[in-house]
Amino acid sequence: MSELFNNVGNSSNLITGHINPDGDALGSALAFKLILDSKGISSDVCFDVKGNIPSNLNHLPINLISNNAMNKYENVYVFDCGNSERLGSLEEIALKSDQVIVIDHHIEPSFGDIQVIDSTAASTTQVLYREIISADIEIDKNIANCLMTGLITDTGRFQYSNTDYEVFQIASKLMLSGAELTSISDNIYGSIPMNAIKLQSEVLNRIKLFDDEELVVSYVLHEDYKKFNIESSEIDFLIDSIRLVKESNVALLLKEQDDKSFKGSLRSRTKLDVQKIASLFGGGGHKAASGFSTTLSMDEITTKVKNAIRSQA
Ligand SMILES: [Mn+2]
Repeated sequence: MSELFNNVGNSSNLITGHINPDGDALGSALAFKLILDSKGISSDVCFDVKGNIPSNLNHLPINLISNNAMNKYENVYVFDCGNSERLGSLEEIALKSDQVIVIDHHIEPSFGDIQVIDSTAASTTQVLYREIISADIEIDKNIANCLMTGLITDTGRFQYSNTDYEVFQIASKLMLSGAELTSISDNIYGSIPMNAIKLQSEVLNRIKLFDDEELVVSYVLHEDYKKFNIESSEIDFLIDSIRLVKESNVALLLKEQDDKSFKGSLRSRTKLDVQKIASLFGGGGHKAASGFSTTLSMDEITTKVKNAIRSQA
């Protein structure tokens, strides 16, 4: 029996996830939407999106996302979001709903009347997949593509340390259901706009390596978006370019925002826990991949990260 699907009903349902949703948040939310649709259960899918959904996720049925949420819902289903603040503008609606159901793989989500969670799962789509199987729901090609997207993006194409036996087992079942692995991977990783490639060369030029901490740092300035005529939603791949540096174990990419504050992305390829580092700035995520926002300067951020790495050594 599935805790999640036992609770679905023809009440008013909102499906959402973290602000500026990634492949896992969108993939899990849209797979759930497709399932509710197939059961004749109506629901709205809404996210707080600054700018546009990245074009490398447009293989997903993003046409199912509506921009107009009602003021209140009986059930709010939250995917891939460990705390309610990360819902952005949808937080208020979620918190005044009758029931919040959190489906997630972050460490101890801080909200939710019902929590369907496993912090050891590689992706939220993995957690959802298990619920789908225990509820005996059929997975068609469209659902398989959504679930596969979260699995691919949150495991870094089946390469991060969270990639285990079960991940491959689920991936192979999704292939049986018709998931289009090659075209999904090509859209996510092999379809970068020319302008973004040019910005990448600039970001690679700016890389600094701190030998003692085995840390690489680079940055994107707000003016770069104008200079390269590119949207901030198109540069998520840059952290994966700088983390390739052999001499580094931790990568930090800083992205300047409209208000001159910075968003930081952290990646680790050792046991070093970047979630702990992100939490020093009020951010969060996972051991191997985390993020934060701060009004500190780039130098201040770098110093703080270097100190945090040394204290974990
Ligand atoms: Mn996730």
